Amino acid sequence: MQKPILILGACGQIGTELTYELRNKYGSETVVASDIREGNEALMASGPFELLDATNYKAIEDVVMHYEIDEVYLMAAMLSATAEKFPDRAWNLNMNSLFNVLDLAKEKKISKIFWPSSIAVFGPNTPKENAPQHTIMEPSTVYGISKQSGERWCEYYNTKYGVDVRSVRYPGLISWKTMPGGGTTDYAVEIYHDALEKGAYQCFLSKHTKLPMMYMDDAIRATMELMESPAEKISVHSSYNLGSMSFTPHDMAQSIKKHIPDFTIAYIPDFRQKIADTWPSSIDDSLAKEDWDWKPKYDLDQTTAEMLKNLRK
Ligand code: AKB
Repeated sequence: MQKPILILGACGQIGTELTYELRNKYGSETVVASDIREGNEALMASGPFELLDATNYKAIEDVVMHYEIDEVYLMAAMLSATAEKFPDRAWNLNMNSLFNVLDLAKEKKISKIFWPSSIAVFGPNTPKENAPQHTIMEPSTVYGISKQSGERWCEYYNTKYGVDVRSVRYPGLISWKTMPGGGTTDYAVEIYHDALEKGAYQCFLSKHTKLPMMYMDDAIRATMELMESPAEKISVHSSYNLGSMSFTPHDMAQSIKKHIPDFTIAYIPDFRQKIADTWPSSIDDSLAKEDWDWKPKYDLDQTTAEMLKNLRK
């Protein structure tokens, strides 16, 4: 039987869908959702909810003790574009929240952690195509530096203290239930909303900026499959490369035009272009495939069909 789970940052883009899926699978009462502020009412009403600051160790510890939490999913983070504007706050949130959960596991108060890393761990000297699992990284953004440091700490806590922490490097994630906030890949969600509402989109990345992306259903399934894998199958204790599809804003526009023929797109790159230019275009995720049988299901056209169908409802 699944022991209680705590999700930190449950009202965000990934946290929302993860909360629903974990509740579907393990029962509402088994999954405690928490966030620093209230979010979607339906989500908060679907099971236990706590207002919780992921940088406050004592507050997390109290909730862990109260609900006898066994696993923590740490989904609270400041993403790449916002982190460039608030470097101190990004470092504080992204690192202190991670230390809090790593220390809870080190002290044996919880037994397993999921912590998301990102393609932002890579930098301008990483091979652009099929970025390998182990390669030159050298991230040049605040967010990327925090994620790479986080990966090192995860591996350290695993080797030194036996902490069972699991992680994937998410690509840009595309979802319709909750908007992303403050990321460089957010255009890939905004574009569907604007296509339906205005028939046009002004893109903040250039026409041919190719980035790794994934439909949210695949990302949630990957997360749950990794967490359910037997510990002996996990060979990467920093974070796994996780791939699905790679495309440009132009490819996306072409995919949308199959459903909305009059759709138009204009390209006006802003500061986020510089961030995107440092990230790889595609990811080699063969270790995730080998170790825990990772297999994505959605390509760009399937993603477009799902996004437009659900946003039209
Ligand atoms: C971002 O754009 O910052 C995130 C990410 C790739 O981690 N979506």
